[in-house]
Amino acid sequence: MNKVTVIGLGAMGIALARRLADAGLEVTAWNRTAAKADLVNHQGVRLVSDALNAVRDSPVIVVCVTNYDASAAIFADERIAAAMKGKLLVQLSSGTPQDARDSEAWSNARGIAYLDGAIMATPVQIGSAQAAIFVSGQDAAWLKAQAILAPLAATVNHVGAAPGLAATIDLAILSYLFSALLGFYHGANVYRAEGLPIAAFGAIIGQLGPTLTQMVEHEARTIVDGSYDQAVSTVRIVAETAETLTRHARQAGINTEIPAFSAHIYNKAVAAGYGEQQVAALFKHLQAENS
Ligand code: FVH
Repeated sequence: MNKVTVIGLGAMGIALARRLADAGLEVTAWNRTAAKADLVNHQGVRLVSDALNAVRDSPVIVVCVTNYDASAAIFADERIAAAMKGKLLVQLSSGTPQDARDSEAWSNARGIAYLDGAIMATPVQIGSAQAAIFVSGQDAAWLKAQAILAPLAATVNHVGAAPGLAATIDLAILSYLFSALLGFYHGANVYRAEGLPIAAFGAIIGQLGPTLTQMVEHEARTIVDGSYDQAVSTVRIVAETAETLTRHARQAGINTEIPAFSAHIYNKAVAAGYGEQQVAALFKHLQAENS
């Protein structure tokens, strides 16, 4: 089990291949565009020119491409699927829980063991103490993959046998991160507009990390306990503050879309009757498709 094939050499695939080679594994790698594959240029990574030879080379195949459609396009060649029979496919591309379930069913129907994974790290974080990977799939697949995945992240967590679990966790975290990033970029423009250095904004967000995390954890507890009526920050007051952010953006001549969008949602929740409840009531408001 010291041989692994990496399919897909984008920014993430390259980081995976290099790290696995550094950890002493024999790595075979393939990328659709050969010119990009050459960028790997790393001791211990053997580049091959077609996917069939790539999957033939190792008992474990790690795929990390744009999405599951891209992965399916690669494995649509039945010779490749046949060459993977009896091997383990570890899917590290981003997708939905349904993508993961379909992918496991496709693999198992062809005698291929399957593990679905979600990488919580950027390429430069691969192999570091900050990197985390969530995987889901049958215990037997996890046992086979464990040693291969270990060098990639300080935390490699098998979250359960149902294949869609890792993708579920991934999507929920990404929803949080992407919205937080939009807020961060607007906040950086607030700093710029008022003549403050953006580096200082990055630093203060870092310093406030534990405080902000505590706030998010409080919201989670409120949802779990259903204690919306014990409000310390009401939906109404957050809606008011989102309006203040929008008013500031107009005054400063910067884009109003992020605060206006946020005010729009909070105001709708107030109109729906959640105004005096804890801000976590947004969870209830957002449950319905067209709330
Ligand atoms: N980069 C990141 O920060 C994130 C961190 C969390 C996890 N994601 C996910 O990882 C998947 C790959 O992301 P990436 O950053 O490596 O993406 P790119 O650099 O754009 O490389 C994409 C690779 O996919 C190949 N590819 C796309 N379509 C096909 C296809 N039809 N057939 C074969 N290969 C395909 C592409 O090949 P090429 O264009 O170079 O020929 C690249 O190797 C992704 O799911 C992230 O969400 C990364």
